[in-house]
Formats: sequence, structure tokens, C-alpha cells
Amino acid sequence: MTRILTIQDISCVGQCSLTVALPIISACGIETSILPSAVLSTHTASGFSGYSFRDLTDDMPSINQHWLNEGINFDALYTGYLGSTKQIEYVINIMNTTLKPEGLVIVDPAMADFGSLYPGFNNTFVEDMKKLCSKADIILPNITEASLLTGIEYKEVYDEAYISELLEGLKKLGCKNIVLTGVSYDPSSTGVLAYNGEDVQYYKHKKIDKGCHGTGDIFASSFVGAYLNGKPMIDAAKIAANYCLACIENTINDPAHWYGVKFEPVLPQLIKDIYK
Ligand code: PXL
Repeated sequence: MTRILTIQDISCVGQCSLTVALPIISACGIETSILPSAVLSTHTASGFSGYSFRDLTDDMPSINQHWLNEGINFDALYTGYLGSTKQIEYVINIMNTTLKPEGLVIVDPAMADFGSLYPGFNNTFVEDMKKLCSKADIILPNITEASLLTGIEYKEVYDEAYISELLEGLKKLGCKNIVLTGVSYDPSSTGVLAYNGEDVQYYKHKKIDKGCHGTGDIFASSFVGAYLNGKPMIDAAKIAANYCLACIENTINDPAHWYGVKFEPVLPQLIKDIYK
């Protein structure tokens, strides 16, 4: 059985990062170990204010040392929101010591959306994230993150040439496989794209205009679940995109649920798609 380690924060309330990654990947039949990078009372996006933040950076080396002492290792590593640049260094150390030699590394450079960095991130973090992405087997950026990683101007309206420029920029950084999310060429549709350094495959689907918090993490976690179950990259991206859409549709008519999406009741659809 595959055992994955996922490193990202726990936002106690707000349906993102570990509170979605752990249930989703586990439901996909994969043993999921966690390393919380920080504990926050809520996510940091709008809607909540004054969140608490406990940085767990200093705990990471001793946690990894204990795993090394116990002979624990992992088949795969998936990183999401990381709380500090030092954490990126520790993640790279875990990759070099605790991940199996042929282990798979999936990095979601979760740091930005809609043209801006999330609160608390700066350019030094972006520079370090470039290093982590260059060591990954697959990265899962959105357009904002791809533009920050490549230094190419962020655009809200663009064409295929712009997307190719982003992909080539990421390839130049050393990224081997790229799944780019939120790729939209017209107002009524959006989609995901998989690039293995040679071929681009695009899956277009309907666009729901309401942005919902945490869907990047839901996409990444369901992608990981599908990919580790043997789905090719574009198929895993398609399954994950369809799951996100279903989660949003399950939530948008409930104004009380503004802080995330109700992904739990839709898990059976994800599992069915993976085992199809
Ligand atoms: O969904 C990414 C994410 C993860 N963790 C925290 C966040 C966000 C996005 O805002 O605030 C704490």
C-alpha cells in the first residue's frame, strides 16, 4: 500500500490545507501521514480577521529525526501551504532523507491567487519556492503562482501563447511535469492543463463565477488521490477538476457556508471516478 506524507498547515476552521488533504487522500485508499507546518485558528483569506498562527518550523527537524530513528519512510510527498522559507529547507531535507529514493514528489506552490501573494508571503518565499518546485516530479500551480515563479507578468485575459510562455518558463526552472489550474480562454469556461515537458493536454469545463476558498487544496488532494491510484496526469487532473466543480455546486446555494466548500458529501463521486 502507498504511504504518502503531506506537509502543510492545519487551519482549524476554514476547510483548506490538512483538514481537506487528510480526509480526501485517505478516502482515496492511501495511507496519509501528516506534518503540520503551522496551526492557525482559521485560514488567512477574507471573511475572518485576527487569526492566530503557531509556527511549527522548529518542530520539523526533530519530527524527521524521530522518523529516521524509527526507520520510517514514505513512497510519496505532497506539500501545500508552507509557513516560512526555513520550512522549504526542511522539506528538502525530508525529501533527501525520509522519502524513498524513487519516491514521488508533488508540490502545490500554494502562496498566491487572483494576482497577489497570500498575506504573510514575500519575494524571498517565492525564490525558495522556485527551488522546491525544481525538485518536484509534478507541480500544481495556478496562473498567479506560475507567473510569480517565472517572473512573467500576471494576466487575467490571455491566449494560448501566454500559457505556453508560462509553461516554458516553469520548464526552464527545472519543473518536470506541470498541472496548471484555472486556465480560461473565454468567459464561460475554465480548465486544467497537463504538460510533461513535451505535450500539452487541456481539459476544459464550465466556469462557476463564484471563487470558493480552499478549492486549490481540494483540487491538489483529489489529484494526488487519483494519480496515486494509477491515473495518468491529465485524467487525474480531470477527475480533480470535476470533483471541485461538484463541491462548489454543492455549496453555492448555502450562504452560511462561505468559508470553504462542502466537499464531504461529494466524496463518493470522487471515489467512483477514481475506480471507474
Ligand atoms: O488554500 C491555501 C491556504 C492554506 N492555508 C492557509 C491559507 C490558505 C489560503 O488562503 O490561508 C492558512
